Amino acid sequence: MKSIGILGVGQAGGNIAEIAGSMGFQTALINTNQRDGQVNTRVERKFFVAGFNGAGQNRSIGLKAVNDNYREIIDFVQRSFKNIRLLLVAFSTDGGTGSGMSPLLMDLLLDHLPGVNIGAIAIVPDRNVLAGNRINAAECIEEISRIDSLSSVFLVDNDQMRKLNPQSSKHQIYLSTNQQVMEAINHVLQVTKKSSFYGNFDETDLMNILRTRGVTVISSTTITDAKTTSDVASKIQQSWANTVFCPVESTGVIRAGLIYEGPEKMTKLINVPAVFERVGEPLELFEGTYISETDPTITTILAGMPFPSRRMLAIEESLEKNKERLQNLVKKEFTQAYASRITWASSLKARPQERKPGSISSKLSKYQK
Ligand SMILES: Nc1nc2c(ncn2[C@@H]2O[C@H](COP(=O)(O)OP(=O)(O)OP(=O)(O)O)[C@@H](O)[C@H]2O)c(=O)[nH]1
Ligand SMILES: [Mg+2]
Repeated sequence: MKSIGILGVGQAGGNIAEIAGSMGFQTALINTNQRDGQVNTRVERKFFVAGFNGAGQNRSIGLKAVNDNYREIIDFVQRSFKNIRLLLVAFSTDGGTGSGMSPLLMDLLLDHLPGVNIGAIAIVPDRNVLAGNRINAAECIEEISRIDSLSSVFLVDNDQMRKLNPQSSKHQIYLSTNQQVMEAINHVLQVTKKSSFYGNFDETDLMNILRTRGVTVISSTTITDAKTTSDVASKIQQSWANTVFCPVESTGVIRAGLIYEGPEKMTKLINVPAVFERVGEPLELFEGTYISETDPTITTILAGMPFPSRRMLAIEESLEKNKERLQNLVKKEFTQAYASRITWASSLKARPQERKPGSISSKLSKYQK
């Protein structure tokens, strides 16, 4: 049984839970719209909030769904997961249901799932989304960042896959993004089941890293062609910019994991200070070395990082630039009216004839010759 559970909220969250279910994670989903959630057939348990029919990108509807039903929802989550150490709540930050429900829900779950760490898989929208979605994302991420005692926040960046495959459809990008997120999490969890003569990375190590408050990134890279320690360090550093998560921007990693899988001869090229030169040495590092004849691969987990301000600026700056135009759009909604130039023409329209009552004798005399 896996020790991490995945709870999807809203459509995107349900899609991530769907993939997690196919990998053997315990899963559940919550939605305000039954039709969205029904398609996720691999998710074991589902809760549809009664009396709602989607949130229509309105975060306050998502928030109301939790406010009005938190007892049933908490009870549903408690019943859905057994013997997990970490629950990751997955949702998009720019819709209404997942974005509106998840911050409050995670905050409540922290008090109602004793012994279980709570973290987030929060999807950051790509560059093509419009103002309404950007506002949602910024509000949601600010709320998440303020939750005390929250464990790892994985910020999934929909722009990362779009950059690599600009020709792909939205659907393909979502699907491969979801797949890669869950593969990354599944991979580090699988490693904890392996054993090694050279240094194990066990489940307690993984949980020590993942329960760190702040932003977490998992990345893997092969180092087949590396000849020097600096080749290896730069390969790893490049991988931090090329994952499915928001690229690593700044210093301040608190806890980290470094897992090597491959032939023994490459292990001597791994130099910890060189690897962490750019982001600063973490407080604690948990290492694992697994000798095999596969391609030499290094997986790193960086936890406790600050929220990525450069990435958030990309979301917020188009709103700042269009501030006046957007404010005018909203004002116009309530004041706009159309003035016709031809109101005078209304009198031309056909009217039923008026029938004036006349006397018989006057009609008779009208035809008298
Ligand atoms: N990575 C990824 N992103 C998705 C997926 N589906 C939707 N998105 C993103 O999520 C946003 C839409 O949010 P949804 O999850 O559909 O919204 P919701 O939580 O269901 O809320 P409402 O539909 O407003 O009730 C899109 O703009 C995308 O950014 C998915 O399967 N994977
Ligand atoms: Mg939806």
